Amino acid sequence: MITTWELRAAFARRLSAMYGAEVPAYTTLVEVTARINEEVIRGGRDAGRLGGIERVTAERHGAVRVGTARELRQAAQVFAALGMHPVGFYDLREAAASVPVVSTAFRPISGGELERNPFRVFTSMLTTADRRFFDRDLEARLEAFLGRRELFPRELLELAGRAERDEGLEKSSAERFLALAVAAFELSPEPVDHGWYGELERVSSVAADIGGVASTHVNHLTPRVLDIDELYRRMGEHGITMIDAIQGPPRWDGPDVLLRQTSFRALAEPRRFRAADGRVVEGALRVRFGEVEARGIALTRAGRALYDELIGEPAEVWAGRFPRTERQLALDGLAYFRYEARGDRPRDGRRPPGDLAGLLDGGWVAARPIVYEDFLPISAAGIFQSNLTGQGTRDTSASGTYYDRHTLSEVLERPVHDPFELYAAQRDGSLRQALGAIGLPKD
Ligand code: OOG
Ligand code: NI
Repeated sequence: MITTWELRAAFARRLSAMYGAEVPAYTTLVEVTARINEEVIRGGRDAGRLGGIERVTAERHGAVRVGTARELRQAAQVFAALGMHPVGFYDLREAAASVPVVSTAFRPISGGELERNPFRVFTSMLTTADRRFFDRDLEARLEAFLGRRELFPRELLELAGRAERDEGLEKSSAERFLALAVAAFELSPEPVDHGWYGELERVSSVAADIGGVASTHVNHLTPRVLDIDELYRRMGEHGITMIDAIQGPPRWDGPDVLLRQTSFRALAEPRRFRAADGRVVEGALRVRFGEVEARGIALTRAGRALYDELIGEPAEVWAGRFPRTERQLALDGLAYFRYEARGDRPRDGRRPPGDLAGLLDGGWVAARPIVYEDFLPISAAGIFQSNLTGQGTRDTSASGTYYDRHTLSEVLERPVHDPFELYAAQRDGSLRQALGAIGLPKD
């Protein structure tokens, strides 16, 4: 039996191999990332604090885009087989990039599963009924086009259903499932209908990327790096031009929090087009790109509110307003930590104090940061934006369709988890256990 997490790890590896074969700059990015990660760890910094080297080296996130609710449910079924569940709601229509999608991220949700392999996929669904982007006529033609295509073959969905139910698959079925799952996210060699693609591209290049072709594809795969400033510098030496900036807070000497990301622009890749007269002509599309990220500590709602206020400010402003130590982040309730009773405290006959500061300073409990496992609307918007060709067109007088985490749960027919609740549950569980171990009441 190949268990759920083994399927997930194998899927991430195979997807990475496929993407590397198709997008050589990605391979360069992964190699430079691996070298930097080794250097950082050899440099003696406590790199394991935000995830062991094995986890970080294997760690990736992907991004995929689908067209309809049905396709999103099917994607969810494939990811469920891999132990990846929908977490968080992102409305990229409202963000700066204003692209016609709403999104969630499929990822493992328990601490143990994340430690085994934290593979996650940011997944976006086209909002075809949103009148700001699509009028009634275009919506109807889009729905007809999307209704005819099949992103995930029936055999794949059946195997995925079985893998979810049985928490794994026997070897030969696992092999078949993985081959079909990776193939579903490969770039298709089918010619692209030139007129249809162009019509959607005038609305939004993301709409064309999703609804202008008969299949879906991974549009980037992102390794995790322990020093993103160094990576940014070094990619230039390898002849790969990155976007203008690293998205997220500036480099500073305080704790790493949430997410910092940067990317290189989509490369022109040869694609075949079908012209109006039926002839197939060679052309090119820029749809797949490369991205890299540094992950830090997950912030509480209060921490996130402060972060949102400070984003865009220089390091000096951060230094004045944002706690510079993990201890202070914990005491101010701004970030999530996992607490453990310390076994190395000498027995001096004292009783443990009732407050967190006393417990930490007195050596009773240790706090280890909980890594941020999710995404940020502003960097997601930035990633979309940096790869859009043209502004697209909007009817700002028309009304949008309403989505939030709950309506997306209904679309998916699966609960979309609230990321803050998942982090809080990890913290609370660990704290109860730690308090129990040192003989304090667990509240
Ligand atoms: C997804 C963009 C979001 C990130 O890292 O924030 C994302 C997309 O381009 O489809 O991957
Ligand atoms: Ni990304």
